[in-house]
Amino acid sequence: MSKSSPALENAPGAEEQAARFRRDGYLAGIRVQGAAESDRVRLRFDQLEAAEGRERCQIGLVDRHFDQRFAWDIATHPAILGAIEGVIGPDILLLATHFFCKYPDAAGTGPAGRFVAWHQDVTYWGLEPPFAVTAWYAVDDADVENGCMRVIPGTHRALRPHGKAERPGNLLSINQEVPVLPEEEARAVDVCLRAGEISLHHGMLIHGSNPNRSGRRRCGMTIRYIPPHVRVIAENSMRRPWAAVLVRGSDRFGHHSPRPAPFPQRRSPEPSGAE
Ligand SMILES: O=C(O)CCC(=O)C(=O)O
Repeated sequence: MSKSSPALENAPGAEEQAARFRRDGYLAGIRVQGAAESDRVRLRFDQLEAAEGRERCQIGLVDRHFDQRFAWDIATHPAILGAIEGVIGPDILLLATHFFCKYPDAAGTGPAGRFVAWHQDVTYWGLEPPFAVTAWYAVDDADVENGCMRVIPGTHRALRPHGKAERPGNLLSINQEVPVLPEEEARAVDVCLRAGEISLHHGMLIHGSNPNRSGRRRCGMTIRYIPPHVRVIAENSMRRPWAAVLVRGSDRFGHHSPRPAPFPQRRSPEPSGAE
């Protein structure tokens, strides 16, 4: 039976968090917003969903921080950047954002029986060294019933060969899947999050998610960050050039053509009711 990640009510200090990240390859249950702020984000995502349609929202909303102010505000949220700084250091490039939205499908058989196969993010990202950290921001509450993310702790130390998923419904860009041993699968942890919380995962950590068998949407925004010494040496699986933006600190390496910030960066959370 899988385990659930601890709620982290008594969050440990920064050093302990960093040590835990190095050991397990992930951190969960980090609250970055209060209910009012996360409700506003959900409302803005609902508006985007109404404009784009559900089919596209499943996996088609990539890098919308360049045109959606709310997505930019999440990707540059001081509390999220603080958590990222704790695990990659003070210089931070925002590499990409991507919504993963799974819609209700109690039977798990229709197109909404979509799942995310076990994989390691950086396998097909063309990065050298192959390092990135993702913040998974919960737009909706994410739990076992609606298909929260699942991780296999400690699997972030080496990249493994990936194959193709045999089961239909894999949301990943090229249907990739990494084989895992039954004993590894038995150690998988359900990363349950409340809306307005994030988890962090290392780009080599094996993770995935099951279909949404609830009556509720499960929407998460993945935010990918790298330190500036990481360079791009090959095309990524989405065949879309990365558009990195420096969001904290400085870039002494200059490996990435600088992309201007699409909006001014807020120094504190969005004020109540403001655009
Ligand atoms: O949202 C999910 O279920 C999976 C997310 C994921 O695979 C990722 O962040 O790379």
